[in-house]
Amino acid sequence: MTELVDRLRSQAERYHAAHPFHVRMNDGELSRRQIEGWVANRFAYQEAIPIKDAAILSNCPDVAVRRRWIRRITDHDGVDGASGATGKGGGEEGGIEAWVRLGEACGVPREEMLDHRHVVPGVRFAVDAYVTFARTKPWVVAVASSLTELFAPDLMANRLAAFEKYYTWIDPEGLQYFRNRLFQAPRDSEHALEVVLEHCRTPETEQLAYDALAFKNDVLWAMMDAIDRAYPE
Ligand code: AHQ
Repeated sequence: MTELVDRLRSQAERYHAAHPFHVRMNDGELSRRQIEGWVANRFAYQEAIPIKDAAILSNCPDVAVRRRWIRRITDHDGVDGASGATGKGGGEEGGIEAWVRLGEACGVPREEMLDHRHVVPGVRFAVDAYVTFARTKPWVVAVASSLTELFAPDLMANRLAAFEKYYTWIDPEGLQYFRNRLFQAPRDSEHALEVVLEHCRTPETEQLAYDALAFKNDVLWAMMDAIDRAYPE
């Protein structure tokens, strides 16, 4: 059991926190245009997360797992009646709206976030590959691909500190998305790891879980390569 956890955690070294673009971001070296390009491109990923999670739900026969997994969808979509990108009135607006607010705080108008005009092909294809993976692989394998979030809390904390320290032209209100992930990511990855350890008990299924995490690290890294190339120093 712990051997699988150790193997999965060894994937941390391939996590996109180590991508040169993220390293420069957290060292305060990015230009305003690079930050704007990153936030506009990452929006395509954020919008796809609830679609990906709904695909996993649609393939998952386990009610107890669905009861917890469905929270990921409202975390991003918000709840009916919410304000912002997809709602109108009051209520919890969700991570997609919070990411639009991050874009506006960075200087990208709402319309330019929503219409994906800045999204480059490499980001679009990586995001599509992730959604297709979740739709077509066994649901536990798709759950395993979300385990990059085991490595997210450190990145989120370092990123939040970097934005507050170096990118002071961004209204701190716009950083709420990152603050929300500080508690949502550990909660989500704890559940995903529980599911994977419960269902991946043979060498074959352990390898499928490991390969799913490696695939997702490639998805995230490919997105950063495309953004880095589109917004060179
Ligand atoms: O904001 C992120 C998010 O909502 C998710 C969901 C999760 C998944 O289901 O694959 N992964 C993920 C990630 C988010 N933010 C990324 C970042 O660097 O801001 C990290 C990413 C992940 O670690 O997979």
